[in-house]
Amino acid sequence: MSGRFITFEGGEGAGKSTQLRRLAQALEARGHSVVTTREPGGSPGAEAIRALLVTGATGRWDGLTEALLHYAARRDHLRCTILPALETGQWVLCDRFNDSTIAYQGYGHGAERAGLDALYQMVAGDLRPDLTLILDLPVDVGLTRAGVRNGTPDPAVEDRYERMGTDFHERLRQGFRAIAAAEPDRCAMIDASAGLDDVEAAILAAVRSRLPEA
Ligand code: T5A
Repeated sequence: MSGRFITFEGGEGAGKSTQLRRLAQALEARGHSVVTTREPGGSPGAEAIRALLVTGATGRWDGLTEALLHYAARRDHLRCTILPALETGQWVLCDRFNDSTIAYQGYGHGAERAGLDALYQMVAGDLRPDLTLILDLPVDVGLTRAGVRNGTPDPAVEDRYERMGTDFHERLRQGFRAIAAAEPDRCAMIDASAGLDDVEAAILAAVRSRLPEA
């Protein structure tokens, strides 16, 4: 596979989508062909599963059920979008990937790590991101940026995870930090509490030092 696979991870409102767009522009300006995508979603089948995950009551699934839905969506996303793009030499920038399952369903909801790893192996085999950018910031700052709403869920609003409570979000922040510490060759921690341009500069520096061909 000749393309490069970069994933963006972190808590709610960390700025992943904003910075993913900026990195895509920077890579395209250097002549790379870039595919931007997201999870859950990124292919028609996975987008259909996404609707089940990001709307409705916070307790509608337990951690393992959620994980199974995320892995079903990931399988379709890999087959239909990510692998074809990598095989044709494109750079794939993905807004969330497997580390979100480890953090949210594992650290957040208590799903067993060994089971999550086995499911990942089943859907993705040996594929790993070339680089994972973990955008880290205090939970309250991220939730404020994400514009968290309280009260009765609106079925049209994709805020099911944002409504899960501060303790949940603190657990997954610690989860992302643990993932970065365990895999320093793959993961770069980015201070996402800085301004937009400073975060972009930190991301570009991390990408250029880890993937010099960028
Ligand atoms: N999920 C996902 C799981 O539980 N398990 C999984 O396996 C996977 C793949 C997806 C949900 O699914 C969960 C996690 C998620 O809760 P989503 O809508 O895609 O839902 O949620 P997020 O990815 O969290 O999207 P957000 O929009 O909330 O966060 P982003 O993308 O990190 O933030 P962004 O770029 O949209 O920015 C949010 C706001 O902050 C501002 C932006 O302008 C924007 O208004 N902002 C900044 N403001 C000041 N300074 C900065 N540096 C800023 N950066 C951004």
